[in-house]
Amino acid sequence: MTSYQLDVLLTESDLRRALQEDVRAGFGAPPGRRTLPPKWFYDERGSKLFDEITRLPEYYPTRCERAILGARAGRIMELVAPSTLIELGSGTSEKTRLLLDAGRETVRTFTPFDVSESTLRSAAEDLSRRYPRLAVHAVAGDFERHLGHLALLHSPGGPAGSGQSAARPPGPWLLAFLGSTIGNFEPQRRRAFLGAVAAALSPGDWLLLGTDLVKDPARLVAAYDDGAGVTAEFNRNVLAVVNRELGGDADLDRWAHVARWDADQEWIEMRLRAQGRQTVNLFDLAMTVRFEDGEEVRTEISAKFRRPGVSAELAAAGFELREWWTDPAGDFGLSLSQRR
Ligand code: AVJ
Repeated sequence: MTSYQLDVLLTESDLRRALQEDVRAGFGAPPGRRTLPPKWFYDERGSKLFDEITRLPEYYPTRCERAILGARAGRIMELVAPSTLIELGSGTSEKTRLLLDAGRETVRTFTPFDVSESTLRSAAEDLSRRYPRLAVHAVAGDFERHLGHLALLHSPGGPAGSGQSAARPPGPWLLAFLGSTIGNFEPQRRRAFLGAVAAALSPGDWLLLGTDLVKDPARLVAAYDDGAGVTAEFNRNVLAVVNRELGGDADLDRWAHVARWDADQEWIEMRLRAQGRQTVNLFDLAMTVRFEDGEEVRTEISAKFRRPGVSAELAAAGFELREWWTDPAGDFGLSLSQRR
């Protein structure tokens, strides 16, 4: 028998409404400035494709971060000795098991936080079987909107806002945000997000942040435009999501995958480029969008970082950088910082 607690702050219909708003705004923009946010890549097929991406020879970030965690998890858990581990954008929590294994002595509660309720259910099921003494308290929510909910973590079973929150167990919290998912935010949203993370934590709590690092542009572009074409499929899949969820008729075969390094912003941009002049109808939005041949829609930014920038952004949000690790080649950075 396995059990876990799951708080649902975001239902399927909330997600549908959010997608509608994003597509209305993103496709409603003037030609050349159209966008679709990257969070809509991850339906069942998109999550599978991303999983495949993480195993591609060109896509180094996942392997590098796993290597760093493998080497440093013991040191991290010894230094922090957290009572509670929280993971934002947790997905399957596969890499996080390295932290849970190293933290068996101190960690009592694990809180995976993700938008996908179904992903959380299978992850929570699996984790509570693997770690029978761990309290798994999952949260289905949007980590840009719902971090305030973390304040209610220690009100077991108590209705939200009942004021019956049990005392927080001794020991700090460790909040992990891995995979360089923070790279999906532009600088201003990064600042807001890190500020909200700081606000959700207490002085003395810790943040473990994964950041992909600036490197040779040819390697960066290859990581987002692999030879097997998996990333191209992943990119086009966002149109399949739009078609299915909003009654759309986008022809996926008429959109080309583009990955480009922006040297000024130091980020990778993924775009979809219209192959031929075309129209996309979105029945559920009563919307028709015309695209010129060659017109591009931006689907993702993936910012790349340098240590001084990471340290400065953390400091501005109220964190002090305590440890900084990279893989031997210096491709990926993992920082451990403490809330002042
Ligand atoms: C999951 C956002 C970290 O930006 O590298 C992989 C997503 N996009 N290949 C990244 C992604 C194309 C990934 N993140």
